[in-house]
Order: sequence, then structure tokens, then C-alpha cells
Amino acid sequence: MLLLLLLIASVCSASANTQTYTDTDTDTYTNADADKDKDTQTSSQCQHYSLSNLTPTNYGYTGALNLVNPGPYGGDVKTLQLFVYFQTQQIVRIKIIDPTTQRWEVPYVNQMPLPTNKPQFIDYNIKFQRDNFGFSITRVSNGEVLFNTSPPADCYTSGMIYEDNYLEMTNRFQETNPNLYGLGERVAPLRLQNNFTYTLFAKDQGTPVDLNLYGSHPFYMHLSPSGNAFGAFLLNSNAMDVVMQPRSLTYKVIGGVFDFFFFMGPTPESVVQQYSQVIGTPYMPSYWSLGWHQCRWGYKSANETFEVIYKYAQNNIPLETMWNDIDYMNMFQDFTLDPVNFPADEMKLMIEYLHTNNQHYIMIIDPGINTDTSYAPYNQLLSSGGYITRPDGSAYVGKVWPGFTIFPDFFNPATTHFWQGQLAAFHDMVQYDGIWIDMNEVSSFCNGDVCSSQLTSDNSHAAQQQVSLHSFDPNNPPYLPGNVSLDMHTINLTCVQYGNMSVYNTHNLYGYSETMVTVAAAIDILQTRATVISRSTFPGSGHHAGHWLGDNNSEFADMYYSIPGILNMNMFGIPMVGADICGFGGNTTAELCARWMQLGNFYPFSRNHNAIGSMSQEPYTFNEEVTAISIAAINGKYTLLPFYYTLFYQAHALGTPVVRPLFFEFPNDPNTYALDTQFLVGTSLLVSPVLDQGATAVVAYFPAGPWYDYFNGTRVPDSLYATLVAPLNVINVHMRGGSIIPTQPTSVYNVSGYPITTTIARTLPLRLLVAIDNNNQASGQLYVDDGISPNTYEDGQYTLVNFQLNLKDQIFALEASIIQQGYADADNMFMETVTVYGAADPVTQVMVDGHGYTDFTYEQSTQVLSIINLKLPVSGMFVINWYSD
Ligand SMILES: *[C@@H]1O[C@H](CO)[C@@H](O)[C@H](O)[C@H]1NC(C)=O
Ligand SMILES: *[C@@H]1O[C@H](CO)[C@@H](O)[C@H](O)[C@H]1NC(C)=O
Ligand SMILES: *[C@@H]1O[C@H](CO)[C@@H](O)[C@H](O)[C@H]1NC(C)=O
Ligand SMILES: *[C@@H]1O[C@H](CO)[C@@H](O)[C@H](O)[C@H]1NC(C)=O
Ligand SMILES: *[C@@H]1O[C@H](CO)[C@@H](O)[C@H](O)[C@H]1NC(C)=O
Ligand SMILES: *[C@@H]1O[C@H](CO)[C@@H](O)[C@H](O)[C@H]1NC(C)=O
Ligand SMILES: *[C@@H]1O[C@H](CO)[C@@H](O)[C@H](O)[C@H]1NC(C)=O
Ligand SMILES: *[C@H]1O[C@H](CO)[C@@H](O)[C@H](O)[C@H]1NC(C)=O
Repeated sequence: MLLLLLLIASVCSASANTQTYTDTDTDTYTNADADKDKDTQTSSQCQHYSLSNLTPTNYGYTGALNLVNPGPYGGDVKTLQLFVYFQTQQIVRIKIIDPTTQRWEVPYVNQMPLPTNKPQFIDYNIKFQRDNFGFSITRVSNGEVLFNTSPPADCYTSGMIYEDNYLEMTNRFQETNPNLYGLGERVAPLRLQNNFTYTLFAKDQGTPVDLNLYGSHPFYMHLSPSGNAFGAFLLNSNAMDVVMQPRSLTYKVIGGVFDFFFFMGPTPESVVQQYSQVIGTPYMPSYWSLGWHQCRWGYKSANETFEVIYKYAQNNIPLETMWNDIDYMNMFQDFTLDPVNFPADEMKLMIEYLHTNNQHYIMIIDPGINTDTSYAPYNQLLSSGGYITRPDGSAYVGKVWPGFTIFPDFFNPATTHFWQGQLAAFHDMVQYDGIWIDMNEVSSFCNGDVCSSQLTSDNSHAAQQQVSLHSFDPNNPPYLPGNVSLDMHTINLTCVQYGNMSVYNTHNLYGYSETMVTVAAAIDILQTRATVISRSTFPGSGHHAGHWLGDNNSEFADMYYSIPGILNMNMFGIPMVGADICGFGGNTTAELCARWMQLGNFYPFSRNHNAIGSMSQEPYTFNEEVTAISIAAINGKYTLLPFYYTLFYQAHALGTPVVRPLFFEFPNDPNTYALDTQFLVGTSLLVSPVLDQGATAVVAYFPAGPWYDYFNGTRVPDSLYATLVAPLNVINVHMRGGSIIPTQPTSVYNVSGYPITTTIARTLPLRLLVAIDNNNQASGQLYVDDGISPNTYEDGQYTLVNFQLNLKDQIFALEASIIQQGYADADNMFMETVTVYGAADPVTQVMVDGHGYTDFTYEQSTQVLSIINLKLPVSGMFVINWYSD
């Protein structure tokens, strides 16, 4: 009877509170509406495809889409094939391809094999609108519509468009101004604007607010009014705009295919975990890479670099890793040393000195290979054939720091060999411990082929107006995301990569491909985990390497923006991330640097980095106060390393973020939805930094608690905003009731009087911090392994301990249970102190493994219990009881 049918894909569900879908259910677009407006709609502009032959398969559905009305730019695909894959209970993939002509699809990223069968239970319903094609995804448990591409009768939103160089799909929301997050990379507040166009296209530009930056992450999270989270990932590497309107979101993509993965959550954390199942969970970083890093552009010599290392020691400031920027190179050529200022023998001495003191060295490598014919790597890359070419097969020449360059094509196996060989040979000369890969958007100082010293801001926009369908210009396609020629600051998009792949399609994957090849080479050369930090990223980059947020300024505003920046990257599966501490461009101040040292030591990746020409900003350059604040901040990070490392294990094993926004843990508390001046480390620590110049207090929000001062256990009121005292030497951090975190309290010196490194820090006695919740419970974990060998988790060479606190018959019981015991050295790690926050009733008796224990203090005024002088091996079970008699 109805020409316009809503087809119901599935009715099964696992959850108890399910609402089984029946065909009497209606949606915002109802059968009745659709039927009534059938005629107008069929002829309407918003209809582009109709669905036929929808057929159930073992894994989901398949169907055919037939063109009805063409879209705006020509080349409409007449017949498309629709695939619906029920991947898991929470993940559904919807892919639409041209069955007759192979279009570009993203290689490597997708880690999820196609299903062969439907899962037994699914948390989603998929419905299709047959005429005026669209689909919608509904959450089974509460019926909320999560993603709805079916145009309504009034054509408020349009149907899908599928052309040679333009794809469009609009998702209509049920509510106005939904809470949306993601769509990076950019400098912007955490919560996305609902009236804005977000461009996704990797670009080297100095981090202007709201514009596209170094990486492309077509993933967003939607927190619906019910407090449930949903995620959508468009696996597509082409340039795109995502047009946000108060009730809709439109993808405008210039190539590839529609290949969506939808994540049902329902918690924000579970959405990120499900996303990581597709793109790969984060890599396990080396333990040392969580230590303190110092870098700058403008260390003029090995001696000057050495002097920084020396001054760190002199000022008793821990330094884990010394870095050099492009200054070390000979004429900015990769794999070379400036023979005058960075001679090999001095570099060798410096790095040996670092290694003797358990410190590390990392330097930058850029992708562009200088076309100097006397430069061996150029000749080697040329003869390997592994470079990016023009359409005619000749090497494409751009311009970067060393002058004219060709660009390795990291998709070419010949390049893998070339790159590995260069890195290995360079390692023979410079014994680096990690690699920093920059400029890989890929950046070129020419706009396409137009090389001049003066970059014009929009060189070929005018040309775009004249482009006809017959003279397709990949640099200025008919729909131009970001409204700026795509070859701006990069290579000509007509270029070609291995297997005849067009840079038009692969541009956003350059950094990702370089990352994969560099990480594989580093593991091979160093025979350890790789420590690689990349500027350009794509979904899946975090499976291999870390990231820093790029060039920004020494401004308080930039320090604030670093928080949404690191939170976004944690949502994108790249938890090893930080911003340039104290700011990159411009001159910092003692106050800003002190505040940034405090905040930055809560980033997962903590590095002070500075631009050439700016005033020095190593933590010892200001005054004694800033030095002392910096020492305290770095020691604070080192004290928390067992906790951070355990969070990284959880990220690696389970796909969870390391730092996260407050709404992740409090999705039903609207006060958290736009909160990005505070953040959580794991689920347990709330960091509330000062972000304003001159401020000595900070207004912080405390969601449902209890919350305790991390440093002294004082309980703060929850569910309200509080003004916290924050003189320059204080960063406010609070611990959430219900959590147990392992720490290794660290003081400045190691035994030999040299400032501490992570190598020493990880041998210190452990202290367990326990914060009791309103149900008298708490829980936490500790993961330990050797911190450096590849695949310790995969090989079971780790020890994992669960801690659980319960109250039974007025007696508290803190139990340690061993989940995995595969790291022999855990026998030599001891729990020495247990500190309990929120011990409301006076404690008079403590028992350790059933025996009375007297080494404890209980402070009634602060409700803090400290049990000291314990010697409980990390590899053993234990039970600690306490009570009042
Ligand atoms: C979007 O909305 C915000 C808040 O209402 C407003 O400040 C901003 O100017 C708007 N932006 C655009 C591009 O309309
Ligand atoms: C570095 O310092 C050493 C020792 O002071 C000196 O011999 C050497 O010439 C210096 N090198 C440079 C490049 O300044
Ligand atoms: C890009 O390369 C093509 C040839 O492949 C050329 O026609 C075009 O002019 C180049 N674009 C620019 C902006 O130089
Ligand atoms: C695109 O940029 C041009 C100028 O470069 C401007 O005239 C035009 O309005 C812009 N279009 C949009 C949609 O922003
Ligand atoms: C490479 O791809 C282009 C289209 O991008 C096509 O015109 C050309 O024929 C292909 N060349 C080869 C050798 O397959
Ligand atoms: C920053 O400081 C340097 C010296 O340390 C000075 O040369 C430069 O002019 C300063 N820049 C600004 C913008 O004040
Ligand atoms: C704990 O620290 C907070 C913040 O610095 C302070 O307000 C409070 O008085 C301290 N409590 C105790 C008991 O020292
Ligand atoms: C860095 O971000 C700030 C906003 O915090 C922006 O105003 C500034 O332009 C950016 N810096 C650069 C060098 O573009």
C-alpha cells in the first residue's frame, strides 16, 4: 500500500530494557507524512537515489541505489551498491560503493574484518527509506534516533549525492544544537559549534582558531539528551567539509566512498573503545617517553644543546629526553649533521653522556629529500624509485627547509627499504632513542607548483570559478572544502603515488604512511618499542605513534586551547599527546611558563618546545620560583607514572582514553558538556589549572563526588562550582571517590645526587592512594612490565594487579589480586604506603594479611588514614583491613 516504505532491518537485542521495534512505530519522518507528500517528494530536488532489491545477507543487508535526480557538479553514479554489515553488537558499518567502477578506498586503517555472520544481539535498528533514499539508525534500548539521512517530506535536508568528485550526506538530529565533539584537527573549544563549517584536510598552518590543521579525523561523538553517547566515523581520506547547522550535519566530500562505522556506546568511553576496534588501539609507549622532554628550535650547536642538559642537572631539574630541531642538520638535509656546529664526535659524546645518566635523545626528521645531486640520500631515493611523481612519472619537486626536495612515497615498498636504510645509517652516527617526524601534511613552501618566497594566501581561487567539468583540476575541485586551493602549502594534488594512487586521494594519509614506515624502522633499528611523535595524523595513527599539537604561541589563550586539543586526540585514539609547553612562537613569561609547566606535566606527553628567535624558556631561565615550580611539576608527573602507565596499558588493551573530558564520566550532568578548562586523568584525577594571566584563584566545577584534594586528602563539596585558591606554585588536582591509584612518590635526586629519571623513579617504593566513595568502595589497577620491550602485553610479559576496597560488617577490606603475573621484576617492587582519603570513622585497628599492624596514623580532622612501612611485593596478593573497635 505504501510506495514509501520504512524497512525494518532488525528486532533483536540483548539489553533488558529494550523496546522491540514494531512497524507501528513512527519516526520524525513518518510513513504517513511520507505517503502524503509522495508526489512532491519524488519530484523534489532533495531526492537523488531510490533503493531497490534490499536483501538480507549473512552479515546484514545489501541493496541497489538508483539515481533519480542528479547532484550539482556532474558525474553522478547511476547505480550504487549498499552494504550494511552488522559488525558487532555495538558497531554497524554502512558502505556505499560504485559496483562497476573502482573508486578510491582508504588502505591500512580498517582493522576490523568483515563479519561472516550477524551477531546474536545488536543494539541498533537500521531503517531504510526506499524512495528518496536514506537510512536511519536507532538505539534499541530507548528508541532514540542516532543518525538519520532520510530526507523529510519538506526537504529540510537533502538526500545523498554521489558523484565522481563530490559526495554529500546529511544527518538530521532530533534535538536542536546537539552536543557534538570531534572532527579534528583544529584549535577550537571542545564542544563543536552547531552553525559552522568544519574543514578536514591536513594542512601546515600556524594553528589559527577553527581552521583545519595537520591531521584529518572524520569522527564525531554525539551526546544525546538522554546522556547516551554515539559515534560516527567516516572512513574517507579525501578533503571534506562538515557543515554544522542547528539540526543537521552535512558531509561534503570530494572523493572516495561512503564507508561509515557507527558506534552505539552507550557511554562516551565505550564509543572511543568501539572506534579503537576499527582503527586499532593505541600503541604502548616506552616508559621513559612519559618523562620530561626539552626541545627548542634554535639550539645553535651541540655544545649549546649539551649546555642545556648540564644546566638542567645544575638546577636539579629532572630531564628525561633532550631533543634537537632542524638546527642539527647540514643545510637542513635529513640524515646529516652540521659539521661545524653539530660535529659527529660532539654529538656522540653528548648522547653517551645522556645514556650514561639514563637519559634519552630524539631529533627531528622531515620527509622532503633535498635535490642536491651530491647528497647521497637524494640519489638513493631517486634510484629506488620510491618518490612521489607527476602524472608523467617524473619526480615531483617541491620546496621545504633544505630548498628543493622530492618526497618519499611511503606507500612504496621501495621507500620502506630506503627510509629504513637511512634511519639505520644515521643511527650508526647519532644514537637516537626516538624519532620526531614533522612537516608531513605534506608541507611544501610552494603552493602546488608555484614557488616563490612570498606565499599568496589564495593563489588559484579565481581559477576555480572558471573550472568546467571537462577540465577537472584536483587542486580546485568544483566543490572546494575550506574554500582555499587544496595545494596551498603542499604539493600539487595531481601527483601520483605507488600503484597509481592520486595525491588527490592520499594527501591526508601522508603523515600516517610516514608514521607506519618510521615506526617499523625504529623498532627494527632500536630493538625496542618505537618512540615516534608525528605532526600529521589520520585515524589509526595512534596505533603506532604519538602527536604534539603543533606550532602555537606563548599566550594564555593557547595554553587553554591545549586542553581541548589533547582531549580531542584522546577521542581520536592518539592518547600520547601534548602541546608545546610554555608556548612555541613569541616570547613567554615567567608566569605563563610556570602555569604551563604545571598543566603540561599532566599531559600524557610533556615537552617544553620553543621557536627560533623567541626568548629562552627552559624552566631554569626565569627565577628560583619558576625553577622550583617546574621541579615540583615534573616530580608530580614522575610520582604519577605508575598510574599513567597503567592508563596507557588500558588504552592499549581496551582502547580507552588516557585523559578525558568531564562529560565522559558525567554524561547526565549538562554542566560538563562544554567544560574544557578542566579535565580528568583516567577516571580518577580532576585537573583544574589556572588559565588566566594574573589569576591566583580558579573557578572549578565538581560533578557528583566525593572529591578529595589529591595532595592532602581534604574533601571538597561536590556538584557545584568552587573557587579554589591557586597562587603561582599551586595547581589544583582532586581525586575522585571510588578510585585507587598507584604512585611512586619521587624526590628530586636519585642516590647519586643526579636529578631523577624515569629509570630510577620506577624502582622506588609504591604508594597506593585510596579515595572512598559514598558506597564505601574504591577500585583501581596497576600494570607493570619492563617498560621498553615490544609486545610485552601481547606476550603476557607483564604483571597486572587489581585493587578493590569494600566495607563488610564495619570492617574495610583492601584487597590486591593478581590478574596476570608475567613480569619477574614485579617481585622486587614493593608497596610501602597505603593512604586512604575519606576514612570518616576513626580507625583504631589495622590488619595486614590477618595480622595486627601498628604502623599507621589516622587524622580525624582530615579523615586521612596512612598505613606506612609496609613491604608488600607487587607480585603478591594482600588484604589490608581497618576498623574502629
Ligand atoms: C554561531 O553561534 C555562536 C553562538 O550562538 C555565535 O557566537 C557565532 O557567531 C555563530 N557563528 C556563526 C558562524 O554563525
Ligand atoms: C664545544 O665545546 C668544546 C669544549 O669547550 C670545544 O672544544 C668545541 O670547540 C666546542 N664546539 C663548538 C662547535 O663550539
Ligand atoms: C599541477 O600539476 C598539473 C600537471 O599535473 C599542472 O597542469 C598544474 O598547473 C599544476 N598546478 C599548479 C597550481 O601549478
Ligand atoms: C570563498 O572565498 C572567496 C574569496 O577567496 C569568497 O569570495 C567567497 O565568498 C568564499 N566562499 C565561501 C562559501 O566562503
Ligand atoms: C592512473 O590513473 C589515472 C586516473 O587517475 C588514469 O588516467 C591512468 O590511466 C592510470 N594509469 C595507469 C598506468 O594505470
Ligand atoms: C623576544 O625576545 C627576544 C630576545 O630574547 C627578542 O629578540 C625579541 O624581540 C622578542 N620578541 C618580541 C615579540 O618581543
Ligand atoms: C589541603 O590543600 C588545600 C588546597 O591547597 C587547602 O585549601 C587545604 O587547607 C589543605 N588542607 C590541609 C588539611 O592542609
Ligand atoms: C595559536 O592559537 C591562537 C589561539 O589560541 C591564535 O590566536 C593564534 O593565531 C595561533 N597562533 C598562530 C601562530 O597562528
